[in-house]
Amino acid sequence: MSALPYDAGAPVAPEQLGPAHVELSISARTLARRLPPDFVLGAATAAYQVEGATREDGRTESVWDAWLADGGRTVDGSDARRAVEHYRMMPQDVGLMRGLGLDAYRFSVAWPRIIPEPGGTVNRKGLDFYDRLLDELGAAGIEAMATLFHWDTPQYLQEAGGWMERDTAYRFADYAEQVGRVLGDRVRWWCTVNEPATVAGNGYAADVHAPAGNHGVAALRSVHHLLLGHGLAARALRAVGVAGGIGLSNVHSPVEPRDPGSILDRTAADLVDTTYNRIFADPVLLGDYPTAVHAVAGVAGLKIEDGDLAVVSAPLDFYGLNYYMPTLVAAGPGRDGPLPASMVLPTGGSVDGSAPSPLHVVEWPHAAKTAYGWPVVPGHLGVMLGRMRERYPQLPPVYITEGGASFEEVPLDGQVQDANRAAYLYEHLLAALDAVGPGGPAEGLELRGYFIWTLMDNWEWAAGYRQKFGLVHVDRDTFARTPKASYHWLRKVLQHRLEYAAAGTGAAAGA
Ligand code: IFM
Repeated sequence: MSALPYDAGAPVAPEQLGPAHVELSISARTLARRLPPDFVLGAATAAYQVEGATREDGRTESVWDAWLADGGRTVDGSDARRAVEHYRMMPQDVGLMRGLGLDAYRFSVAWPRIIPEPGGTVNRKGLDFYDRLLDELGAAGIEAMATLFHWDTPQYLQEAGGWMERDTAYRFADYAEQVGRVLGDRVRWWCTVNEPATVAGNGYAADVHAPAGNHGVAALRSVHHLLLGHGLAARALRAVGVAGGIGLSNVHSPVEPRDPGSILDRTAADLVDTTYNRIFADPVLLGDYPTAVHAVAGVAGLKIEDGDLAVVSAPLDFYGLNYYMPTLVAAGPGRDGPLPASMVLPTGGSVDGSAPSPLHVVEWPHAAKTAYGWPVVPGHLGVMLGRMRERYPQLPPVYITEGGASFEEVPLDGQVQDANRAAYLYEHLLAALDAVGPGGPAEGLELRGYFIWTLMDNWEWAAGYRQKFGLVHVDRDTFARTPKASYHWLRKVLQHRLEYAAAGTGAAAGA
């Protein structure tokens, strides 16, 4: 393993970071002036994407290990047995965060490390890793956001049906309780589940992700059990008296009709909005599913028991919103098929636009694209926030718990010049701040922070290691970490924010 380019425990001096930040310094000042001093700027990761060490210290298989062992399809044939070795290199990674000056770090806890076997016995060694992580973060002055479920369901639960079964929600709450008891004094925010939409859609309906479910409409059962799991876990965390606030992270994409004048396109867009956004947000924030869900509940075998929705919609301390891109939709079959080609092709799937389908996704016009092919449309983050504000009167304070972009990048002379990532972050942060500011579409929404996806290049599920989202480059052979230009730029932003706050020339407190 090669050494990091600097001493991970110490603050990083500019000369150790290289020259990449110079040309981006102007936009760094502009953004720094706009960031309220109490606005949380963080970075996010997920256990299975970074940790590796899948067999160490008593961890057992998750659905992803089983999926890969079973010939699961990643585009580059990779697996995550070592991922980016974060389990071993965690202190250095916290050193990178400290060097950057991050306010907060969002990580996830690996369920199969904590409760490795059926029966609920806690594996103390598994918890010890997160204990040490929290201590490192505390020593570095970085606040912690812990996600309890970022897709790594224990395989023994999957063998009993996984999230298609109601019992998994209760097992999840048991696990949450155990984690809360040990880590509850040092975690500032708890995210129960991350992106139930992706788990239910890719994992249980469309067979793109582990556990390779192909249940079609019956996958609605997994939706309900994931949300019930959220509610039960939130209740368990409160019962053990955790100090931090509790929320969940839903991924949102604002959906637009290709032709706003066409009732068919508007209906198609409404359907996608319902299945992608509202099914996951309405029960949590309004206490009920959209009517369409009740209409198909019988066919789907979905049973919503008395009291479930009260558990799911218990008030939250914050709402986590992941935003990457908007979606444009038209009625009828079409070239891209009912799912965005940009989500299917890079994960090794195929798109059959000729198959009968009531709607299809249309390429977003005139937008730059990420390596995934996702359109870069910062203004629609503002649109999304505006729609949340309008639809959900009880919306608690919001954190954008993920946002970022993958780009094709090759290090040149030891540097990754990802000015495009810095520009992406700059534009999205400004769009969000504008949206919640005076006269913005989400004026009055309490936006408290933004977590960049992601700290370092990692294992992007079925897309393997090809989609690089990190502020930090990771060498695939040596695991050496090298901060990219976007890291240097963000470091400047955070430094300038401190200077402006000290001089009294920064943005007013309170987003
Ligand atoms: O890498 C994923 C993450 O695990 C969940 N949200 C989207 C990211 C980028 O695809």
